[in-house]
Amino acid sequence: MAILQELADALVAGNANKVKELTEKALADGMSAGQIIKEGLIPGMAVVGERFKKNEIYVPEVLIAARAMQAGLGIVKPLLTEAEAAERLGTVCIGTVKGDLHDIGKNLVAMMLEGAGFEVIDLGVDVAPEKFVEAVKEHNANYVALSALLTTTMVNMKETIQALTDAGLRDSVKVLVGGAPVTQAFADDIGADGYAPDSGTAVDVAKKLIGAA
Ligand code: B1M
Repeated sequence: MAILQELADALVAGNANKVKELTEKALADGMSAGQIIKEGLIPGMAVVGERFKKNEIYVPEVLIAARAMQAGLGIVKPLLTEAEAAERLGTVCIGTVKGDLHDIGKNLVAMMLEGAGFEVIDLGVDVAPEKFVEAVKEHNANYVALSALLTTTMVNMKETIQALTDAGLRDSVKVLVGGAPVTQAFADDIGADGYAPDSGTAVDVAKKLIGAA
């Protein structure tokens, strides 16, 4: 539908006002919240993710596009029916690990996952392993996404995985890790399910982990 393509294009251009206006128009035209997310906002954010991955655009452009996405999502999210909400790809509890205050990369990953159709619970920075455990229980999450920017805090990813295991939750969640000092070898070593070097790839990896890609 032309209006949904226009919506996706406005998101890619980072035009929050246009996204808001087109989202309201699509609703007034009788489209459902789920359709607007699936056929307008998500495809737009997918283009942004791809361009970011290929270094065609950089962090500021992604943040501007994400703000535009939020402008649309804020309108339609409360209108999702139960069935539409259940169609979302899964619930992710994301946070920067204990002792670490860096959140720019984590925020990008959170926005990309939300833009791809995941329900994202952002726990913020300096998140203790117990807090991840509580959040997984509270939100019945399918994923835990851990970010670390310091070599001194990467170890807390392992602590978090151990806390999930101790709480009997390890088999019910997939753990995705990333951040500048993190590597695939480190992820394998600590028993994470997935590693992504950037926020665009994080979406691909998260989808693969549940067989949706
Ligand atoms: Co800090 N800092 N910092 N810092 N900081 C680094 C990380 C550092 C490399 C700088 C340096 O020395 N060259 C260095 C770490 C050295 C190391 O451990 N190897 C460092 C240090 C040492 C420190 C302090 C200890 C400094 C001090 O106080 N002496 C201190 C620690 C505070 C703490 O956390 N306890 C500190 C503080 C800070 C600020 C608060 C000033 C600020 C953070 C502000 C904020 O985040 N709100 C800051 C910043 C900005 C940086 C640099 C300059 C930039 C980080 C950033 O935001 N990059 C950084 C140097 C650098 O990277 N050039 C540095 C942009 C962002 C988009 O990239 O976060 O890597 P990034 O995210 C990427 C990927 O890594 C990936 O996707 C993103 C892109 O798509 N990714 C994931 C991230 N998380 C992911 C999760 C995933 C998947 C992918 O799955 C779940």
